[in-house]
Amino acid sequence: MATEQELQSLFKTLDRDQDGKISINELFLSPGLSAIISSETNTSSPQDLLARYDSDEDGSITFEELKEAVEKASNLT
Ligand SMILES: [Ca+2]
Ligand SMILES: [Ca+2]
Repeated sequence: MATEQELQSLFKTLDRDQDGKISINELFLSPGLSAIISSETNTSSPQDLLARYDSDEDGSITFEELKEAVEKASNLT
């Protein structure tokens, strides 16, 4: 379970180039944080997360997409 604030700080840490979205490479660069994201979104891997929640199919996850994924997994507190 995570609060929106915790998600936001996780998102910022993962977004290394600070372009406002998390690419699959950024997920692979931080395996520890990526594991937290997987558990909060009930996905098995970064590929799974992208396949299920990259709504606009641009190959990366925005904060909105991440938030929606966590909400759908009922893990947003
Ligand atoms: Ca980025
Ligand atoms: Ca996207």
